[in-house]
Amino acid sequence: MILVDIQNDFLPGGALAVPEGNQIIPIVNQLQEKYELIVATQDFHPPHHKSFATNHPGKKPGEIITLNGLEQILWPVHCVRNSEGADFARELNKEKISKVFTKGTDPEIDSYSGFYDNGHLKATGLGDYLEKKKVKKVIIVGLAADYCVKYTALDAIAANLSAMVVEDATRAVNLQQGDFEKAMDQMRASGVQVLKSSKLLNT
Ligand code: VGL
Ligand code: ZN
Repeated sequence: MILVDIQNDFLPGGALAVPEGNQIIPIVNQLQEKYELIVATQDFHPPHHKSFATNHPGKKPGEIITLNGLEQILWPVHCVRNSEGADFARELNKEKISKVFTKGTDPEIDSYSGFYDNGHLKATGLGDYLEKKKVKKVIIVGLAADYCVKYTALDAIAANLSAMVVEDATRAVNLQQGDFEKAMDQMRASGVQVLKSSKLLNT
């Protein structure tokens, strides 16, 4: 099971708040009881990260730039390494997390997927770790559905893993209305199984 970026800055009140992001946590905690291997990703940026609008004079969050040849959405300052905003949500059960993979640590490139940066240049180690543990199937939950969850799921499929995303255990930033559904459709089209937690919890 992969817990994607369940961090304070992505919760309501946080720097890059995902609407209702907090509502996934009780479901995520319940699901954790069902799976033996649990890993987490953590968005973990240096203060001068180039995905932050503040590091581009005159630019605002939501604007799009080209960063080292890649399209980059500019974000508010969020998940700065070793800040409270980057910490895992207080209510999240962390006891079963066997390993944390940080991402977005290079100031020059963003990293939505838990496996690779957005240029697929450097691996986080998650792929190798899952391979070593002989994992064939992953269940993905967390924030945000239209960015880090989506790209993590697509990279899981690309790594020949069977991938499930629990639709009520994720929420979208929804910069544009409908981004949640778009993300679900794109994942389904790539072979990701999108399902509800009740299917897994037998509730
Ligand atoms: C995320 C935008 C910027 C995410 C991280 O976790 O979905 N989105 N950094
Ligand atoms: Zn980020």
